Amino acid sequence: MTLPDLFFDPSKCLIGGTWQPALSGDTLALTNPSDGSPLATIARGTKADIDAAVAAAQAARNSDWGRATAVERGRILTRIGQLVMEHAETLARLEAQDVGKPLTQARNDVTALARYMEFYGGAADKVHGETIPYLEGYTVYTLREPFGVTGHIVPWNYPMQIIGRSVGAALAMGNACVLKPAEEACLTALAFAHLAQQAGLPDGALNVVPGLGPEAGAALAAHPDVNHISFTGSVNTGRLVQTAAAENVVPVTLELGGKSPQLVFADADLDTALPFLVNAGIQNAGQTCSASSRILVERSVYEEVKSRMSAAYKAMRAAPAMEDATLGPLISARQKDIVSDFLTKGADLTIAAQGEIATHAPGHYVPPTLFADVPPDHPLAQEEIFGPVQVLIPFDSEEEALQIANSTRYGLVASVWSQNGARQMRLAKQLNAGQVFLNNYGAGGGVELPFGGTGHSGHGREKGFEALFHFSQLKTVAALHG
Ligand code: TXE
Repeated sequence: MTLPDLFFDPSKCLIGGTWQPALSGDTLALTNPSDGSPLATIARGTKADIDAAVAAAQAARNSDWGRATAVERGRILTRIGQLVMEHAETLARLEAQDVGKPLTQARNDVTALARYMEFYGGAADKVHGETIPYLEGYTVYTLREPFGVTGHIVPWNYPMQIIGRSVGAALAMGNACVLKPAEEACLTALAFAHLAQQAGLPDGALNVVPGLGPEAGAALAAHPDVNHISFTGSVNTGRLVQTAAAENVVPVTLELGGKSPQLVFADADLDTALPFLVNAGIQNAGQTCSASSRILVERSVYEEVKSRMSAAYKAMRAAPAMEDATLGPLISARQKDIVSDFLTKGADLTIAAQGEIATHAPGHYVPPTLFADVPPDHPLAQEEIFGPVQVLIPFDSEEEALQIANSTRYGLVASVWSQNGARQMRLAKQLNAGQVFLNNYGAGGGVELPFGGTGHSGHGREKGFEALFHFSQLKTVAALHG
């Protein structure tokens, strides 16, 4: 499988507006998860490159980018969004082949990236402080200011979407960014940075250093001149990042995984619910932080939901990304091992249905698998699998459904399928989750919707207008003028 013609050299880092190899000269190989073929050579950035990138970001804050008005920042972001759409098909093909996601899903990610640029471009000049009534003789007001240099450690599952939501909001507020994309998939991060340059983003406002997590990622998290870190990834790595940042008393936004439930009550509109129940678990081969891996069903409709979901599973095909089937491969041999271990742990459970691996390509495929009658405390019902695996759990009452839903250490997303308005409102309050969806799941992933977790799903919020407050800090000014 060949890449589309690249309009950039993937083996370079972007530091202070200059594309350069890693200072060590070392590189890493990217492979295509759909068939294991070599895809590209990328730079293996290390601490030295991160140091240079942070210095370049600081310099940008003290020059053109630091002086740019909110209106100017907004215009540049809007132009980046336009360029993203002009290169939409190339970006989608890059993402599909780098991540292994079906082309249609990659195209949706491109649209989301452009929307983030449009949204944060439009919002840049709409964030402001306020005046506060105070003692006689005082005028008190607040200013919203950038942190300075923001670090962005991004995973491989949705590179474009995660860059859009975190880098977009950080730039809108005037921060200068250092981006460390994932070593498994970083082509669209590099492509995005090229487009940002073309759109007129000043040198150093966005720096990109590909490399390994424990090398480049750890150096960024521990850097004393980084003023804010945004991390999306695993709980264990999130803990390391937060610990490293704590040494420098640097605030961290953590967007970690989940075990997100959908609660299906007997009065649900099952025709509407069915595609959401399944797609929310299978999209991107289940490698989605907000994947819905637990389906809780009221016992009187349990058999019907099980049989309809099983039919959907039996029709699923896992195939190379460019064949645009229901799902592609997993990102890596390591991720396939993680998911295969969970399937082994489920050997004592009932498999309701499995889909087909419809290729002989040597990629990292696992069959999409639906387990039935899973005890709520089973590892498959408690731990993030990050693969195309869902578990069905029956319940007998609203109280029991709530108790099961809230029984994991995570709290990212939950959804309620019911026509009962009072129940919807009760559960929306009681469910442990950063977002609750009523009679839908994900609300189309809109860029306008604040997003983040509770518990081990992390803290802080990205997306929507709310993210602009998380990528800026408030200064209070109090003047005594008699
Ligand atoms: O994640 P890591 P991995 C979960 C999912 C998956 C598991 C492992 O359950 O099975 O994590 O995936 C960088 N200091 N999610 O190993 O390690 C790394 O280079 C600083 C959920 O890929 O968290 C990459 O850029 N950075 C998830 C990013 O962290 C480090 C998305 C994510 O890698 C680092 C991905 C270190 N010591 C995985 N070590 C979600 N919430 O969407 C690694 N990194």
